[in-house]
Amino acid sequence: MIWIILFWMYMFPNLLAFPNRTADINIAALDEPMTLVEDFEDAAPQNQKEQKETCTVPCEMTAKLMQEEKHAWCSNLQHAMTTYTRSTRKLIRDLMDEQQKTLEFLSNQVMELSSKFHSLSLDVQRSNSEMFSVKPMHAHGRDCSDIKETLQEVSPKIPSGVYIIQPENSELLFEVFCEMDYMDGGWTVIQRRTDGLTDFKRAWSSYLDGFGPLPGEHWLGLRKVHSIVGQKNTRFKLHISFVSQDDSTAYASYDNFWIEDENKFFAIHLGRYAGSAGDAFRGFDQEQNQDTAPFSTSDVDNDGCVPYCTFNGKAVESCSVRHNNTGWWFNQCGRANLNGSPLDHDPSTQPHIHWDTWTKNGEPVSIKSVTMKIRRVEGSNLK
Ligand SMILES: [Ca+2]
Repeated sequence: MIWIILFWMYMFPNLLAFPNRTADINIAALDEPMTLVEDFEDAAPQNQKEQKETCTVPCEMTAKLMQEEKHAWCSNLQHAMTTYTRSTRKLIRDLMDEQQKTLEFLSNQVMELSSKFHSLSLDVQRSNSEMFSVKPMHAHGRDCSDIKETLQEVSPKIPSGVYIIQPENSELLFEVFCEMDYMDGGWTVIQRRTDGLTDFKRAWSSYLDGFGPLPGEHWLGLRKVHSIVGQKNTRFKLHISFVSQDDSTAYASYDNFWIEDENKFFAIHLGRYAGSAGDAFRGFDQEQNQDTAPFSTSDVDNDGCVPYCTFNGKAVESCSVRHNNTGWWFNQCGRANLNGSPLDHDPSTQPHIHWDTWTKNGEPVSIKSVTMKIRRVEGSNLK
């Protein structure tokens, strides 16, 4: 037995020394914490360094990536903005095109309606003319006042319409429109402006002999008017009735009205004024007073602008030209011209009907229609 033990001891001496070695190991293990701490203290900056080293490279890359991403974003944004701008421009252009088309369409519609209105107005005027003038009354007289006096003896109701007259001591025999209903009747119409269908842009010869259909818009003619008011032992009253664009009415009357002969260019003479529209013939100052002014047209200039008048800094040689080539008793143009166009409503331009003393809110009223008529106040029973 002993031999066996000795043999084992000889063969495996390490087995017998194992506990000591374990102790050695344990002792070494006891020493290890010190070493680990030291290692740890040394290792910390090492880790940081490693961390720095591992951060530096990704940061640059991240920055680069971010830069690229930023560029991509900018590029995308720029592209989006360009696309948006283009599409907006196109949208605006399309809208403008659309509006232009709509405007053209509406403009055509207005033109068409205007043309239809004109055509209908002509029909109305024609039917009025047919109603009144195809069969002019065959009652003769010196003027409408005279006809009324004659006819009222046989008929209580005398119709308005076209009558034939021959003023006393005149060789002229002509038709006139007599208003037999308005203010006791007996009125001879010498001018009517209602719808702008008759062209009043005329030369001296037209204003001399007259123009336009008598039941509609017309100018009786200076020679005819002179022959009526020039009758002996007579005195005529002038009555002007107005209707504004908003359908209000006004009038101006003069208790005496006559015009001189052709040699004096039919200079107008007016008596006392009465009415609601103001005395525009005399206007606001003596320089533009049209009472006693001779008649002017675009080709016969008696307008008192010699060589020219100045309005708003603009030189005006011809009042007739300034007033759309119409004829009138201009005096340095003045404040009245009833031969303008009722279709022109713009008060800043001159072609419209002028009666500047008829005002509303300090501005001349826009006039739609006007009629000038005369009636005897002496030389008959009418007072
Ligand atoms: Ca002149």
